[in-house]
Amino acid sequence: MRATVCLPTYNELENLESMVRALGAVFREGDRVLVIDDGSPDGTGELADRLAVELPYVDVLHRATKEGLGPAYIAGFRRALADGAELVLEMDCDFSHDPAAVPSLIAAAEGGADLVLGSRYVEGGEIPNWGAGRRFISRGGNIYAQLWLQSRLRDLTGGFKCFRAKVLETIDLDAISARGYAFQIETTYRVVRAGFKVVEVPISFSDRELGHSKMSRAIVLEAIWKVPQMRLRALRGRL
Ligand SMILES: Nc1nc2c(ncn2[C@@H]2O[C@H](COP(=O)(O)OP(=O)(O)O)[C@@H](O)[C@H]2O)c(=O)[nH]1
Ligand SMILES: [Mg+2]
Repeated sequence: MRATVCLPTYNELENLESMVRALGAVFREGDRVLVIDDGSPDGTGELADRLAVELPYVDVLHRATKEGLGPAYIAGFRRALADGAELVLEMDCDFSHDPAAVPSLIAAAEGGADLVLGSRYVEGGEIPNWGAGRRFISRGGNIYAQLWLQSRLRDLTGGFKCFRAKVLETIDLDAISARGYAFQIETTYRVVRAGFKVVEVPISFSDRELGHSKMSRAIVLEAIWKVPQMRLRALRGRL
């Protein structure tokens, strides 16, 4: 199946080229990477254009304003679907998600899963550099979402995923309003609600070494209030 990796970037100048080349090293015939750059002031978008000229498997989607991860991914999903991708992946451009693990997500989708989650919290998953404090916060966030959404999925906040095209064509992308971690929770919850098969595969999650995180307090707060809102909407049959 032809896969397109959607790679959102905002100021990832130090990471983009090595990430794109690392993806090229694991790609099969027909696989592509779509860089979605929101006008990064550091020149990431221009670098992406140069890479697209040099490497036949690279496309670039430029967006004028930074609106957060959610809107960037939705624009990327639409482009990937229009270009005929059969599988659409999400991953960060900071090497937190290992490009060498992309084939394991693709294999699980080709093995029958409709949505594959790269998961830190299933047997074999790990976060080698995190201390007890960060683990506690991340696990707590996942348990909060699990309880509200009545889900057994263990990594609802992660951003390393692989969707079958038909899944993204079925769920209402226009209805998704979340921008940060909540975007990851909301996409997965909508896929579950639509009756699709979701499978978690273990990943090893690393901290970024170059560039800076765009995580903010607003992103965390959004997730805290959006999760109960999702559940209430689902109970009213509106999600
Ligand atoms: N296009 C786009 N990419 C973004 C935006 N915010 C974050 N990213 C990218 O999304 C990925 C994950 O963001 P990151 O800052 O590492 O978040 P963290 O992993 O939660 O700390 C990286 O590739 C970022 O460059 C945004 O508003 N627009
Ligand atoms: Mg990151």
